[in-house]
Amino acid sequence: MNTIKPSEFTTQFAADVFEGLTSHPKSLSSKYFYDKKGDEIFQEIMHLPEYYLTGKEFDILQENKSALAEAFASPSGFDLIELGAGDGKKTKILLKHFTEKKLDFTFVPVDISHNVLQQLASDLQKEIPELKVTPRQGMYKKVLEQLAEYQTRKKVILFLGSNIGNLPQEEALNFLKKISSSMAQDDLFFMGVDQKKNPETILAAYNDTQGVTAEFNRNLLRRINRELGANFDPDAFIHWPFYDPETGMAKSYLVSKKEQTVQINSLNLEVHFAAWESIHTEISQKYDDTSISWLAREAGLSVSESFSDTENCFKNYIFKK
Ligand code: AVI
Repeated sequence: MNTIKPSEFTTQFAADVFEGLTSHPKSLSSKYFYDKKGDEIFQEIMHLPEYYLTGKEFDILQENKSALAEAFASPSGFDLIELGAGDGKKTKILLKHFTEKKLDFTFVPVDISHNVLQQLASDLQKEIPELKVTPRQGMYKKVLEQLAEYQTRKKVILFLGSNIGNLPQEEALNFLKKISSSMAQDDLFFMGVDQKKNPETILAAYNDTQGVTAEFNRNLLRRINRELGANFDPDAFIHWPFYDPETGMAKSYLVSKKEQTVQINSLNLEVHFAAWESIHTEISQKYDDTSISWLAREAGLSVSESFSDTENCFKNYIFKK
């Protein structure tokens, strides 16, 4: 019998793991994939031959950097705010180009991790010494609210990598509404979105032959072992991604290979798995122009321009109010 009340958990992670593993069907949020080990595995994923998203977006930015400079530039300058800046690899294409073209702008990377921001700021200082960088540490929502209050010149908000796809539709819409309410009339929002395409291509991206994505999912069980004193055997779970071309949703599961019971000491919890019972871990929603225009409209935005690769595999949209 569990004796800890959910309200007594000391971290959100603990509370969410408790909630997810005592629900039917079981689930864990993919937002917890990204501990130190998970960040490393995701870097590896971005270099996998099957994981086309990163390379396609990189090419789109490279190909369209001049058009983007034109769309973003403003006579009184602008702030380029990137949500979830990470290592800035793709953004550097724009930062270098805008700096070479002598655009008047400040780069404002926003990330939850202080370390990520420090690392990025010091890399940029070395690579593009003329660039003005003002990092902001915190949750997107809070930082967007602050920026909306204090900003005096044009804002261009970047959200790359199809991160929107990891949010269920209602959360995606709420997220876009937040963005929209933080935007003034001339501000822009620039977002990268993976597109519906051949189901085999999508499935392969989440089911790579080297098993890196499987380890990315299993790392969440390892994280629970490390941080919450659990005894998951990650190898007793198979990684099971599938893609539904009707809804555009790629979904991933960890499926228990046998009947088993797992102890999670910090939660004072025993979790029972029937053989072949699943834990839902991630959604990676794929969109098309129609669903993106609908989302934008619902959030009070409209698409002003879009850029894609030759096969329409991935798209980057500019939204305005
Ligand atoms: C970060 N995000 C957009 C990735 C995706 O494609 O959904 C995370 C990922 N999951 C498995 N592979 C990559």
